[in-house]
Amino acid sequence: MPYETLLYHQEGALGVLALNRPDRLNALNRQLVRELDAFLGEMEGERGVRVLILRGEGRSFCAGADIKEMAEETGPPLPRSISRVFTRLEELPQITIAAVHGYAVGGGCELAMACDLRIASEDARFGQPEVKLGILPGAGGTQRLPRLIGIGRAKEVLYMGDFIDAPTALAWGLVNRVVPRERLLEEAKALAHALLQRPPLALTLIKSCVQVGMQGDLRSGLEYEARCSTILHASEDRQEGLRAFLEKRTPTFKGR
Ligand code: CO8
Repeated sequence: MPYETLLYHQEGALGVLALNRPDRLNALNRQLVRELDAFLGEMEGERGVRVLILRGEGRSFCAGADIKEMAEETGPPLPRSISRVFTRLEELPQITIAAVHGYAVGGGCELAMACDLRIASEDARFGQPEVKLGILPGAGGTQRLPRLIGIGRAKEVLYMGDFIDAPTALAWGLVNRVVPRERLLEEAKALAHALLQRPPLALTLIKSCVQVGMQGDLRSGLEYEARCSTILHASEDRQEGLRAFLEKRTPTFKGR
């Protein structure tokens, strides 16, 4: 499907999606959110893509919800649909990597947090400035940020609305790695390619175990983990992984 606010290309089993409203720092307007939703619908059934990188065109990843559109809003609030779409992103079967440069603030930070992993360039800035607009981070910010960086730090970011720089984001666990700006996409792709070497079924189930576990109590999480473990026990990839280790060779996984 052709999109106006998104650019997508595929390199084998790796998909690369760019937000494409560079003159608005990729602010999330209704059209972009609608197109992202449609794109995710396509991705959910796309078995040929196993890792997806999200990035921003122009000088920033994403400056959040489109404030101009929010100010003129007459229908249902935009953030409600943004929140639903970000949860859809979080639940994709693919492993997702946000490659963040410039600003990832407001809905942009929430978008990055809905991805599995985050790589930032040295110039990246993160934050939830909504409080300064008299609103709240309604696309997952109040929920995903404390889970990622802890309650105390998250409350400061959420209450103050100030931005944090890339080294702070790294120290606080908001991002997995910080790399020079010119190497951002290259490093994100290197990580993606390393993930593509891992057994697909195991990766998908690990993602689902973390997802389920973070939403419930420990006992239910452990029970879910045991069920997933049983599924993998019967997989060809498990046999191949064990055999390859004993034969001192690189395994060839088939996702079965
Ligand atoms: N919406 C619309 N336009 C934007 C946005 C945005 N979020 N951010 C930047 N732009 C536009 C600017 O207006 C500017 O347009 P123009 O060239 O026509 O003046 C252009 O993009 C470039 O931006 P700047 O000139 O401001 O670039 P700077 O590098 O000087 O500053 C900043 C970058 C610091 C990121 C600055 O643009 C900024 O503060 N942007 C707004 C950030 C923000 O507050 N985001 C939060 C939005 S609200 C949100 O995401 C809420 C989600 C959940 C809400 C729940 C409610 C119930």
